[in-house]
This record gives sequence, C-alpha cells and structure tokens, in this order.
Amino acid sequence: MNYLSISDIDNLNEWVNDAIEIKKDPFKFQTLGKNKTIGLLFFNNSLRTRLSTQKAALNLGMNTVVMNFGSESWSLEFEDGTVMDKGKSEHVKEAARVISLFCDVIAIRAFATLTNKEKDKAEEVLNSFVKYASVPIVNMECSVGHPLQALADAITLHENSPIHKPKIVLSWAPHPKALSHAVANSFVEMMHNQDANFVITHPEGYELDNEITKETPIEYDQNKAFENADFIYVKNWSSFNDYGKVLSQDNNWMITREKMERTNKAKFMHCLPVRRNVVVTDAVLDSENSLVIEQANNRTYSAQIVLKKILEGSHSFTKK
Ligand code: AN0
Ligand code: CP
Repeated sequence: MNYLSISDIDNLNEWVNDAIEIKKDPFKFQTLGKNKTIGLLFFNNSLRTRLSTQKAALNLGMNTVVMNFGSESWSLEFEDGTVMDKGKSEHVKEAARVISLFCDVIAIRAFATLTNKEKDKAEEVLNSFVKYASVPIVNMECSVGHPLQALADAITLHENSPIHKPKIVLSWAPHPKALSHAVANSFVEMMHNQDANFVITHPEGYELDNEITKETPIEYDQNKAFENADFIYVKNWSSFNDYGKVLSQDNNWMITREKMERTNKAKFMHCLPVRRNVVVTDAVLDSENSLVIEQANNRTYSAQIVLKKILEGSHSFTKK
C-alpha cells in the first residue's frame, strides 16, 4: 500500500470529491490515526510538503516525526555489495528496516540529481525504501514525479472549473537554476485523467519525457497556446533530452499581464516556490486570478486523502 505516483489513484474524480469533503470538516477522522506515527524523511528542502503533510497527519490524529537526511542523519549507502570504506555510514537496508519499527507510514522526498538520467529514472532512494521498509511509502517528490502536488492541483482545478470543458495550458517559464521534471510530469499524468483541452507550451529542446506526455499536443508558440485558455499552469524544468541542462533563460517566456490578457481570463497556477519577476511578474502573481495560495492550501487535503486511504487500507495501492 504505497502512494508513489498518479497511477496509484484508482479514481481521480472520487479522490478529489473525497478531499473536498475532508476540507469542509478536516477533523472528522481524528481517531483513524490514533497511536500511528508517520515519519517524514527529507533528502531535499521543503516548505509546503513538510508542513502540509504533517498537518494532514495531525488532522487524522497521527503523530509525526521528521528527519532531514542532508544534515541530521547518517549518510546512507544505496548500492548493493559496496565496501563502505568511504563517506557513507549506514546502508539503506538497515535504515529502512529500523525506521519501519518507529513509523507506521514513511514519506520520502528525494529529488533528481539531474546529472544521470538512468539513475534518476531508477529512483534509487524511493525504491530502496519501498524494497526494504515494511510499512507503506508516500512519495513527497522523487526524480520523476510529485503526485501529492498534482492531486492538490486537481482539487484546485475542480474548485475553480468553468461550466464548459476547460482549456488548460502547462507553460514552461525561465529560471536561473536547473529544476526537475517532477512537478510537470505528475501534472501531465494527472491531466490524462481529466476531461480538458490540454496543451503544453515550451521552447524547442524542452520536450518532457514522451513516455509521459504521450499524445499531448505541444505548441511552441506560447502566445498562441494562451489563446482562450482557462488555466495557465506554469513551471520551469531543465532539458530532458539534453539531460539537466539549462538551454535558455529567455525572459520572453516569463508570464506577464499582457500574456494573461490573451487568455479567457485564465487562472494562474504554480506549485511554489516561485521566483518573482523571473518566472512570473508581480502583477500576475498578486492578481485576483492567481490560485497559488489555494494550491498550497490544498496540499493539506491531498495528503490527508492519501493518508486516510492508507490508514483505512481500503484501497489497492501499488503492492509491495
Ligand atoms: C523544486 C522543483 O522544481 O522540483 C520543488 C518544487 C515543488 N523547486 C525548486 O527546487 C525551486
Ligand atoms: N510545492 C512544493 O512541493 O513546495 P515545497 O518544495 O516547499 O514542499
């Protein structure tokens, strides 16, 4: 029973509706998590994921423990059969089994290296915990996906949907540092389970993994893509084909008020954290059409529905 990717959601519409119900009465299932502990393991920084997942667990009556693996724990070895005579102090084989003694659910954040495509695709950290832990695992963003974010985005889309079938645009925007594909990938996978007119727009060379995008239309002209859009979902990612490279920082791709005026009064979405006046201008981010704070708010309810289903054991998650 794990929550590792969007494919672990058996019925997106049902989960979104359940999450909206929980949002109305967040403490309704306070006894479900009594005497259960979730351990949140961070190999990378976080604001929203760390606090909202704890909040979700607390709402369900669970206890929470958190550990930063970058600074607080022993550095872990993941390779099988290595002679551990260098920097790594402990093997994940022991660590995962020991953490399973203290925690009933383990949630993990381990970003892509963006230097080794094959290694990133293998999801060494997440999959090692799936293999060696004896409790359910929740993905708090791995190399290829961020399914808690995409579920929160599905809730936010549902709450703000127009009466007609919406046009939803995933737009790349510039950023000075190489960022991962995880948020964009899970958003695309989630969109495949939605009834929408979905388009991706990015400069040439920024194609996402076509095993994930499949038949999704790509429009290389951002202005054209924005025409008649109801939602503009913005994210930077580095090149996938030229793996982890920043090919362009062209600020013509930044989201501005002028661009938003081409849309059908579209709502602006971003997972946060966002760099102001690099990815999007102040005017757009501060406008009434920005949903970014509500997206962050829905992180609690996306985590809560996932944890509720794990605690109830009522759902056939990825089998261990
Ligand atoms: C991360 C990313 O792009 O994956 C986390 C987003 C939720 N963002 C940054 O590192 C700025
Ligand atoms: N959106 C998101 O996951 O934010 P954090 O990186 O702050 O957790």
